[in-house]
Amino acid sequence: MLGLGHVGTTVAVAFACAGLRVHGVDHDASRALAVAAGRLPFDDEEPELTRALADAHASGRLTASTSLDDVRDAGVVLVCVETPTAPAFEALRACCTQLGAVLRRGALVIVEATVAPGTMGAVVRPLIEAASGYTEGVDFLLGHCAERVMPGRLLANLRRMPRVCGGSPAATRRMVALYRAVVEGELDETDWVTAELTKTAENTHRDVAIAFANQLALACERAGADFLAVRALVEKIGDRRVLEAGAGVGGQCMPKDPWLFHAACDPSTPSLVPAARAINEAMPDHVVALVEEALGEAKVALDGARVALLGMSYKPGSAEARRTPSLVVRDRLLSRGVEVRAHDPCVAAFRGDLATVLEGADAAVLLVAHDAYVRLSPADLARPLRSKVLVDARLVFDPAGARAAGLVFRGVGRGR
Ligand code: SAJ
Repeated sequence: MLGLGHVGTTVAVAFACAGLRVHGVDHDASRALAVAAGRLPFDDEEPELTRALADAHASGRLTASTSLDDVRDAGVVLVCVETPTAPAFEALRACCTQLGAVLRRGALVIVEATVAPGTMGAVVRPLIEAASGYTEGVDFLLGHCAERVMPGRLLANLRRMPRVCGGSPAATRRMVALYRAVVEGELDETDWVTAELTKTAENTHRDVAIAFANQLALACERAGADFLAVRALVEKIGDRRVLEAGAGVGGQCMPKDPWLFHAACDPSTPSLVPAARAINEAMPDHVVALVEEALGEAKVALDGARVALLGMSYKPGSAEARRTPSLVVRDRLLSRGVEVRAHDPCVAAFRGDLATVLEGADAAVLLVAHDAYVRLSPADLARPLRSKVLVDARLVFDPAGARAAGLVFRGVGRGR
């Protein structure tokens, strides 16, 4: 296993718990040491994975180090390194070259990292062949099986989600036999490009659909309509489904994968990706504008106001707080002289007493629809607030109910 991040650690643990001997390698010594000691190399709340890692470590089937030399005799090598937006893939390229130098003849190499369509054939295969002197399909087999894990449900998702095994028939046969040890979901065999396109397309499709929901929400605000009312009427047409408008799109997959898909499209033809990404990435600024507008109605200037942000993770129920719209909202408000208080029931850094966070704040801004917030009534929110302002970025509260509770209300998609 090359790479001991969220994906690599989860996959390593799953195979070790299935009875295989697994050695994980990461150039980050702290990650390798954590896994070698039976501890998660990241501080997310993953109770099932934490227990399984401890079991795998106790069994002696899971070890870890920083040296690729330790995988010389591996029959299967899984590559789970980060693949950022730009298709340059420096980490993946370095990994392929270093792996090629130690790869055992007859081994199966599987890239689980999400890559731009075409990368397996144009980048991964030639780099491994050049570094090993081997020929793919003769001296080693090469496959692509993009991860489908999700923070907060890492192990459950790996076991449950269907997977696409891309490669030559010889490679996909071995991949299916391997993954059957840990995956309960369907295993489909196809070629590299189809597998690459499937993974990047599934998230691009979702990002574009979210962007449409956000654009509809902005149109509703501008026209004086309610997003939920319009959506309900649109969805009366059987095959129409509009996703949730909100404060933006966060997480490790959605902001990145559309650009990998875009990289495979003909640059001389129009693409949905830039527009969809621009719409979604502009939503945090729109939320800040709603906060400023609502505070203005309450005769409170943004500069010097005290604002409570409710929800810092990237989605409800998740402890994942990297690359989230909430962090953008927080930073924008701080740059405008706002005293920001942040709360999140799932993120350790932002846990604490909600009442204390709300007490004396001029405004409450709901950014993530965690159950703890959805259960609150407008009156619960109005009581501790100094200037009685509520901005709802996730379609949680009823505008009329909020105003009846004495709140100055603004909401994404909630036209007046
Ligand atoms: N979001 C919206 N509106 C929506 C849905 C999501 O604004 O209608 C936002 C969320 O708040 C979050 C971001 O988008 O900030 C991503 O949310 P997500 O539900 O797409 O969650 P992810 O990033 O964990 O997406 C994963 C993906 N699965 C994998 O990559 C294996 C995605 O393909 C799945 O569709 C999604 O989970 C899922 O269905 O839960």
